[in-house]
Amino acid sequence: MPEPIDLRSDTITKPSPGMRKAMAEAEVGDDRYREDPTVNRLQEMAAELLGKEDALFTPTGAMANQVSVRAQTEHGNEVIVEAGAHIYNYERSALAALSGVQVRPVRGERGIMKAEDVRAAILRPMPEHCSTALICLEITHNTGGGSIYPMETVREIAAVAREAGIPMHLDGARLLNACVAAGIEPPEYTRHFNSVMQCFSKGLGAPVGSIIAGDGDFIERCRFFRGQFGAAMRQAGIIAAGAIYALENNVVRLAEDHAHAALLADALTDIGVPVMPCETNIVFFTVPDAAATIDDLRNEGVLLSAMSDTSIRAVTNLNVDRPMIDRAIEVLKKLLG
Ligand code: TLP
Repeated sequence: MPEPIDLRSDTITKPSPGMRKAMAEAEVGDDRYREDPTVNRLQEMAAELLGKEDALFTPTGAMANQVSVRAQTEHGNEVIVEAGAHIYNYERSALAALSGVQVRPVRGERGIMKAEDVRAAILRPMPEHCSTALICLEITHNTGGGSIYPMETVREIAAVAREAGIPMHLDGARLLNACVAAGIEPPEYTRHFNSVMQCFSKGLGAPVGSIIAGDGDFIERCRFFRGQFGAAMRQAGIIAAGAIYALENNVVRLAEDHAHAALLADALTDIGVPVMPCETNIVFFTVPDAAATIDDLRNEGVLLSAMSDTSIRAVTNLNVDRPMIDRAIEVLKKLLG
């Protein structure tokens, strides 16, 4: 039996030989003393790429989100999130436990909120009442099918936030997918946000790590809370080297993943399966029984994720090449056609 075609997530990617070599050879030091040259280099590279003053390396994307929220809120504040967002669906107990904030979900269309709905959800500061302290967006939007926020909508939401004096956080776990697909430089998005996180361990193919970017004071606060949450690291240059390799080698190639996702989405449409519009590397489609379909696919050597009783997600990634995509399409046609 050949190796399964693993499209469960882009988190499943394994480091390439080149990446492993870069990691093995990384110069390291104690990052608690800010003396790890590889971590320092990654943080400088990421700050520049994302158009921010400073950046901080974290072990995971969830940690990057949680630290960013903690650094910009007080216990008892409210945080506006999109109803299908990762920070809401997978992280809200962490928001309650670590930041003591209340989440206010706003329903978007494929994850894209409207500025008027965000405005309506804002709680104005009132003595003795809770107020909105942060507005969070997700680009690309995972459960929105890898959707890309239109720049105009980001601008409109940012204008609402500015008018209300509320900072904006971007869960940009897959921000670079959006930038590559839309031909947009990251700062065009990030300038609308006070804090931005991007993962290295998804489509970029590194085994570990995410980054938070923002202004210098904010990143210093993040450094404190990263430590308080127990994730101040030591010779983290070993993993930072994987992230540097990813930034240097794996950004432009995200376009291949997007092309593969479009092939999958087109094939599903051809056989009459309802598919969300596909903009990046995520394909969401609907079946009568997701769990049973996942089992059938697994038996044919294709791994996908059930996201609800009736929806399935495929995420193209750098461990899946064109022949594997063609094979996955054959299997989908056989089982669902
Ligand atoms: N997403 C994972 C699962 O947790 C669902 C995946 O397979 O897609 N923000 C977004 C938008 C994400 O999709 C994820 C992970 C995270 C944050 C958290 O990143 P990690 O797993 O590094 O903590």
